[in-house]
Amino acid sequence: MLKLIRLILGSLIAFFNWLTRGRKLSRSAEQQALVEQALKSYALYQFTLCPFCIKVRRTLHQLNLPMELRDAKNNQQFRQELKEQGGKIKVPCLRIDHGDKVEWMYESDDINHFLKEKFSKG
Ligand SMILES: N[C@@H](CCC(=O)N[C@@H](CS)C(=O)NCC(=O)O)C(=O)O
Repeated sequence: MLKLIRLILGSLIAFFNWLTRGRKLSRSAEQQALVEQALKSYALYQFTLCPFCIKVRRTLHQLNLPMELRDAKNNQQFRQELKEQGGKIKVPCLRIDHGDKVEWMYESDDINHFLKEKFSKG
């Protein structure tokens, strides 16, 4: 029963988000290519219908950030990585590969703040 309520609520939130998320940020082709190159160091661990994940995916859409999304509900490899390397199964979680170390950022507000600071300028 709880699963069904979550499914209905999650689907409604996803639908209203889709209706209201607005337009993507526009960049020059060169700038967009640079952003997409930088995004290779990032991945978002998430569930499709989690409201906090929808909130972060809305920001990804608005900032025009085609980041890799990793389904930590259905993909056992991603779920295991999140648990063992991130420390817990909680989504959304942004994985940032800094080269010499990997950072696991939890909390949708922190992730959105980070993405806006880093990518909102042209
Ligand atoms: N305060 C957190 C809440 C995140 C949260 O509660 N996520 C839920 C899914 S909606 C979760 O990961 N639950 C663990 C699980 O379902 O195993 C945020 O804003 O990111």
